[in-house]
Parts: sequence; C-alpha cells; structure tokens
Amino acid sequence: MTNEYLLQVYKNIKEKDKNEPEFLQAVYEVLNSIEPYVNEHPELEKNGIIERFVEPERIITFRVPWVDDSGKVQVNRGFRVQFNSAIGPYKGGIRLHPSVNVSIMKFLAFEQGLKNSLTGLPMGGGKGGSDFNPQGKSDLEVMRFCQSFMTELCKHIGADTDVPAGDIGTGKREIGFMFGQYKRIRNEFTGVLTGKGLSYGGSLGRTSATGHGLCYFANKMLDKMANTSFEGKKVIVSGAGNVGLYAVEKAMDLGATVVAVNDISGTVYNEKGINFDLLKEIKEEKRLFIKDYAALDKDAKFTENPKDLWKIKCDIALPCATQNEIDLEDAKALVANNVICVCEGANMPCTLEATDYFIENKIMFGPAKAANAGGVMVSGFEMSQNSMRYAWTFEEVEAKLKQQMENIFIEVYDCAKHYGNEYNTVLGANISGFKKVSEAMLAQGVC
Ligand code: NDP
Ligand code: 2IT
Repeated sequence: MTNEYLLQVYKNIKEKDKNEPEFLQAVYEVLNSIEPYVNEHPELEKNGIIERFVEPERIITFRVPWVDDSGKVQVNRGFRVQFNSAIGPYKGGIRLHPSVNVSIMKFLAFEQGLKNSLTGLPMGGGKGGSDFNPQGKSDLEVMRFCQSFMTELCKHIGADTDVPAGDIGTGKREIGFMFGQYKRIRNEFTGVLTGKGLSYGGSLGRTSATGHGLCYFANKMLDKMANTSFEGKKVIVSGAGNVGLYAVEKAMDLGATVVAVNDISGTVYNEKGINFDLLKEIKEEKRLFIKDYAALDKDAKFTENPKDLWKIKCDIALPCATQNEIDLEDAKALVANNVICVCEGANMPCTLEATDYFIENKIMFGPAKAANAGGVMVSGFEMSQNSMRYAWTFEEVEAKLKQQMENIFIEVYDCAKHYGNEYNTVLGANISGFKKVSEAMLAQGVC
C-alpha cells in the first residue's frame, strides 16, 4: 500500500483500535486491495469516504443476565455492530462463542458489508453476538439466555432496520427462541430474523445455503480458470457445523470424495470418503464431536489435533470453521501437497500471509466475502418471501442461489483480471463490493 490517503486512514485506525487485531487485519486487507480503485477516484478522499467506511455507524453493547439450571445468575456480554447502512438495512449473523469480543464483532460486521454488496441485494453490514457458550448448556438454559439477549436487542433491530441471523453457535434452535421473544415484546410478526424454521416464515434452502453456495462458487472457478470441476477430486473440509456439513454434502453431490473433516475435538480421515449421513447425525442431530464419528466409522483414522487436517493431501480445501485457522505454515503444507483450489466458507479463515501465499502460487482462491455469500443471499431471499407473504420451493431457491453464486464469481474474476492478475480474487472481491457501497455513500451526502 503506497497511497498516502489510505496509509493515513490505516495509521489512524491502528492507533485508535490497537487492541482489535482481527478488525485491523480485515481493514488492512481491504484497504490494501482497493488501492488501484481509490487511485482512480479522488472524490473518495475529498468526501472522507474511507474514514467513514472503517468507522461503524453504531456499536451497542449490553448486559445479558440469565439463570442457569442450578438457579445461579450468570452474566454474559451482548453486542450488535451496525457498521454500514448505505445500501440497505443492517444484515448479518449472531455469533455465540466464548471468544466473542468487540474486535471479532467489528471485523465480521465490516466484512459483512462488502459481502452483502456482492450478493446484489439491498442489505447493509452488521453483526452481533455474545461470549455465551451454548455448548454443554441445556435447551432451557439456551432459551433463557436467548430471551434475555433479545429483550435488549429488540430495541435496536427491525425488519427494515437491522435483520440478524445465525453464525457460529446460533442455529435454528437459538433463532426460534429469539424470534419468539421479539414477537412477544414488540407484538409484531415480521421478518426480523432470518434462518427461521419453515413453520414460521423460514426459507427452504437457507440451512444448506452457505455450504452449497460455496461449492457452486468453487465449481464455477474450477471451470473458468482450469476447465475442470469437483468431479473425481479429493476434498478436505474444516468445521463440521452449519457451513462445513453442507459443503461436504454438495462437494459429494458434485462428484468429489471428501476425505477428511475436523472440529474442535480433532481430525478424521477416510481415504474412501467420509460418511455424510453419519456425520450429519453425529454433529447436527446429536450435537456430538468428530471423535464420536470416528468411533463409528471403521475405516476412519482420527487424530486429536484439528490442525492435522491441513497436512492431508487434497485437490480442494474448504476452510469452514473460524478466523485464522489457516496460517502460513498450513498454506505451505497445502501447496506442497499440490492443492489446486482453496475456497473460504468461514469468515477470514486464512491469515494475510496464507492468503498472499496462495495468490503468489497461483492457487485458485475463493475469498470469504464472495465464496460464502450464499448464506446471507438466501437470508435476503427469506426477507423477500416474508415481505411478499409467500414461499418459494427448494428448487426455486437453490436455482437462484447457484446462478447468483456463479455471477459473483464472474464479477470478482473479471474485476481481478481488469486490474492485472486474475488470481487476485481478493482484490476482485474487495473492489467489486466496495464500488457499490462507496457509490451509495457518495450519493447520500455526509452521514
Ligand atoms: P457452527 O457453530 O455451526 O459450526 C462451527 C464449526 O467449526 C463447529 O463444527 C466447530 O467445532 C468448528 N470449529 C470452531 N473452531 C474450530 C477450530 N479452531 N478448529 C476446528 N474446528 C473448529 O458455525 P457455522 O458453520 O455457522 O460458521 C462457521 C464459519 O462460517 C464462521 O466463520 C461463520 O462466520 C461463517 N459463516 C457462516 C454462515 C452461516 O450462514 N451460518 C454464513 C457465512 C459464513 P465444534 O462442533 O467442535 O464446536
Ligand atoms: O457471515 C455470514 O454471512 C452469516 N453468518 C450469515 C448472515 C445472514 O444474515 O444470513
């Protein structure tokens, strides 16, 4: 990065937000890659667009008290970061994980704004969550937490204001409890959350949308850049949650063999292919661990280190767990094993160094804000269906998802190529997403 304006904005934010490493990482990556566009558009500096673009419109933090099963009062910290509403109401998931803090919330909300822009739908950027850990809690404890969380959050959201959804630790169960509490307090049945159950306004195809969308994006990239596909490829997937599970399903559907997956308990490898039905039963229905899967799959080899996944030989790697799960060392191991494609299902799963290494080595790379946009895209479809009081079939939703993920790839690829390196899809995604957001900000004056 050599542009003086961008360097100055980054320096300021680095001083102000020095205790927010994930946020600084996300901002650095974006500012660095939009540089050629900023050089061509002096009106951005004149109007202070970048200063505004890296400053959240609003951050809400709040106390979340709840009573555990033993009668003891527990207190968690709740967040909602309403980052940018230039192109639509704030939109983004709710993360429930002990690691949640303001840095993680801000990086996710910042990235979400660009991702939502890439979907082509009118949604701004937001994210929320809490350091509450749903793992090991009873359904009643989770319900009491969700009700308390929504008792405060409901003052700040709404179908035309801010529409939360799922993320790590927040699935159908949590969305259901939160929706019930919102409806009760506000006396409104609206599309205020997405990822809802099908019986109360959810969209068919939302559960599988991120994982399926990721594979549609990757398959289009393989086709366009290497005239190949998932057919016959060996795939590894990290994180066996909402995104990872349905990435496994779609990769298999497209003719690949998924040879390894991981979760927090470790890594499982089966050269003949992971058994998707068993994996889904263990992870989604029973809320157990990969080590429990390994005990039931007689051909599987299990190791306790989740990081062992990246040492397994594969053609395609789909990181779908969490931020910074692939560092430079992991990237080197993947490239040494001849990986041809890495597509990010999680948000920011590759460190800056790992990402650069993939691009330098001409690995086909799908950056998160483009490759995992399928989830929020179908959330956008859910909002449309709720407004119309109508429901599309699974086939209609899936066809729109596939088409639009392929369109995103083409837009990102064309933009990367236009700026001189078709492998730099990070630049392609960041400039494509930023263009629409900055145009909207310019049009709306100083706000
Ligand atoms: P889930 O909570 O459903 O699943 C997360 C999975 O990742 C779990 O299997 C968890 O293991 C595993 N995991 C967490 N940390 C690690 C780690 N350090 N090493 C290995 N595995 C780990 O979350 P989602 O699937 O919803 O989210 C995953 C990622 O995808 C996040 O980055 C999220 O922001 C992103 N994303 C989610 C979307 C969505 O619609 N849900 C949309 C777009 C992006 P365990 O089960 O053992 O806890
Ligand atoms: O990171 C993400 O895109 C999500 N967690 C999904 C957000 C949404 O509003 O569906």
